[in-house]
Amino acid sequence: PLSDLHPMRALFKIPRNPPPTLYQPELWSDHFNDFICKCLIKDFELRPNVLDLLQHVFIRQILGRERILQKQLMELIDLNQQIGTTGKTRYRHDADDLLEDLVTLEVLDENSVTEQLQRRYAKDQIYTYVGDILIAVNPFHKMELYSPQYTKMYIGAKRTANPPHIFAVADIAYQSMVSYNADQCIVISGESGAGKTESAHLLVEQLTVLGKANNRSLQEKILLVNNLVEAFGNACTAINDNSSRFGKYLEMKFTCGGTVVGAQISEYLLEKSRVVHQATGEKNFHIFYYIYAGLAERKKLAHYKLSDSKTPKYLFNEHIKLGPDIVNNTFYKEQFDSVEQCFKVIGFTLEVHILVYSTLAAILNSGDIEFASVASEHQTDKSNISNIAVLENAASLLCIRPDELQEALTSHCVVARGETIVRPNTVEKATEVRDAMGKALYGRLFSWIVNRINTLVCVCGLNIGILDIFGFENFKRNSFEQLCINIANEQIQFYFNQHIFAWEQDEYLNEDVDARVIEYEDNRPLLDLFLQKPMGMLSLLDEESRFPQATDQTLVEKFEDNLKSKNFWRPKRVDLGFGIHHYAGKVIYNAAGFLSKNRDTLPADIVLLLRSSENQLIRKLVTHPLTKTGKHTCVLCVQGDTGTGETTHHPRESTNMRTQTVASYFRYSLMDLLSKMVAGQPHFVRCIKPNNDRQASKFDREKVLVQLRYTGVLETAKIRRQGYSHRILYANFVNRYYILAFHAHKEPDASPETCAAILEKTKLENWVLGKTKVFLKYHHVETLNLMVRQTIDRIVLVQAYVRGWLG
Ligand code: AD9
Ligand code: MG
Repeated sequence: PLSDLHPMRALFKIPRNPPPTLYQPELWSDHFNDFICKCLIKDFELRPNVLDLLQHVFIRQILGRERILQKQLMELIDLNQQIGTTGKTRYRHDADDLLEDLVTLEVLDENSVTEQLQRRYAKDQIYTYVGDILIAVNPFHKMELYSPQYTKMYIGAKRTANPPHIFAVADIAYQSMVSYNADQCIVISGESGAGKTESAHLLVEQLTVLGKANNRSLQEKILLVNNLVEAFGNACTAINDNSSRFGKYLEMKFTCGGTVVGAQISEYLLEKSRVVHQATGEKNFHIFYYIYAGLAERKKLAHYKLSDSKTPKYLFNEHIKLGPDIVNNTFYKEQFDSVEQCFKVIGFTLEVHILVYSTLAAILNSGDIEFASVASEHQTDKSNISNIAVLENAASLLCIRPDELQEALTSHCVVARGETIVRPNTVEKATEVRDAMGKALYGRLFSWIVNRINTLVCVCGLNIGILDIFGFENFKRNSFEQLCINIANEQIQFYFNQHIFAWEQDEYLNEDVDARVIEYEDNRPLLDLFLQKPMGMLSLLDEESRFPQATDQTLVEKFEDNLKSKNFWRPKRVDLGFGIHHYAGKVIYNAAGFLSKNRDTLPADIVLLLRSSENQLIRKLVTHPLTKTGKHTCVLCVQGDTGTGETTHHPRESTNMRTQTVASYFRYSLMDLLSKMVAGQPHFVRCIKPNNDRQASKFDREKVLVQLRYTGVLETAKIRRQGYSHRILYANFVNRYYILAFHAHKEPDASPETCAAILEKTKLENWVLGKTKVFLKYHHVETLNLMVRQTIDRIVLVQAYVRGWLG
């Protein structure tokens, strides 16, 4: 064919069948690459008159003999213009002169920052940047901000081209992942009810679009799975109707080309105690209400030994009217349908549905088992079950023998001098055993479901992790759960500080870069107070948990004697109380129940009994240690009792204190979480709660100011203004950006001179060269990346055109 003989093809070594992504300088002749550099790359501002360039450089000199259709050239110009100008970083102001980036405030102080946020909030502009960090103020009402139009607007757009948005964060994370072939991590923080979980959903939605999940079923699957996990792990608290009661790290998995292939979930520290007890005005995990309403509609309540007129004790709360209220609740019914649908999607057979419902119903039924005290000849209080019918119901759902369940609840075995002796349980002890069983079953069921979900997805390739944990909590009464939740938040704040302040300032020193030191509130002393060994709070708690004679009273005394920190104190009038001055404020804790919550033992008698269950799911839950050391299941909720069942012949051995405590597992979980997070490049979203009444359009200045203070927003703005958030090694910098100033097929050396040449070419200002690294402002990198993308787009365009012309 003619094209084979075309002199241009030979001259330019134009590949006959180039791969779909054309930009591959090595495939084209140097001559051609030079041409591209000359006519396109040189001109950054794109003032270009491409026609001129083409005429001068290409057409006249080389293609002079060819007739190029005017139409084709016009098309090329159009396309080139569509790609747009790279331009310099602009900051958008709207008509009222509201700033989209707090860094650009002329006067940077608490007042001006709060003022800006308030004025923006009043105009429903809930998102604001502080440099590369996004602040999201909870609107507490539905916003018209997430429609497909917005989804599209934020794809691949320069950040300053659109108002701040959570979709822009998704885009930056995605583009960074694809550009650098590197994992990313989006850390969402904020106190309870600030909007973390909603933000996480929005990120997942946008990322599935970015990841070209044109396969709708995959997109639906990911969102559905997310909802399923929340049905089991979220609950209504005094602060938030949909409060996360576990930490969730959701990793979206992509191919190297950026196509989404699945999602994987790691769950941390489920608040299991909620299964058996909820504070006033609070509820149990959502799933219980969903199945109640759903099974009622299907007339299956009786099958699961549940009654539509009597509320199970675990769901009963004097301030929330249940019974008919749950059974007739249409929202719950819809949610139940959605859970069922999700079960189907993740491949649960009908039989497994039934097993899961039976397990949940068994937990509810066992919660209704009551004990009565009976006098015994040895003067130790014995207990008896006073409602045998309920015991039988629970046993039948657990598929075990009622008499064996009764025995396991009301007595326990001890081994003394090689002999196994059966000892009776007091009412108190029997109740504890009953509740321990409910908590353990639920915690293990939760982990099992998450595990099942994770086995369904591909784990290869790149990932973007989204961290959505339970936010900082300060209730009227705070217990062990709040302590763990708040320590986790303390750790996340520390991670933020390290990233934004500590590591950045260290590098200035090491690289001899002159930058002003920004003071920030370092919460390291608090982390030490909790986590240090052997004198930190968690270590002391573990130590005390090993003494059978210890009480919660001796525990607080131990704290008082050993914790030497200004952030710890004992309030005078609170029995068993101790106070902690957290980064986010002062919290008074009540140590009642700390020891037993920390030991969290499930008696071996119960484990052995459940292992004999005819219900294979229950058997599985108590047999498998549920990969405590597994990479993806970091589950506090299965600790304590995991080792128990292994020592089948020696019940006492298994219930001794060598099993892992909640505190030590918690420490392990935190480290596991952190190791996942530090593996990716972080992006931060800080959620702010504008008022305590969950009211739309109400901006409580004082409340916001406190959050801005403790999250260090002001300092962040200062360091983003003065500092250099990106420090890139010369070699990496040259490798990524040389194309902006050098021929595509050249490999300039990784010297400071090359870096300077590139940066000068881009006309960016205020960058600095350190000893080994290029120091860039937060907005430089985005501009550079965009320039590279545009340059490559333009090269591809010319490649395509040249191929087109040549037939
Ligand atoms: V907790 O630490 O899990 O207790 P979160 O996760 O921070 O808390 P969540 O995302 O659950 O808070 O938000 C609380 C409520 O605020 C939601 O149920 C919504 O009613 C409301 N909210 C939050 N973000 C948005 C939003 N972008 N648009 C509309 C929102 N409403
Ligand atoms: Mg949440």
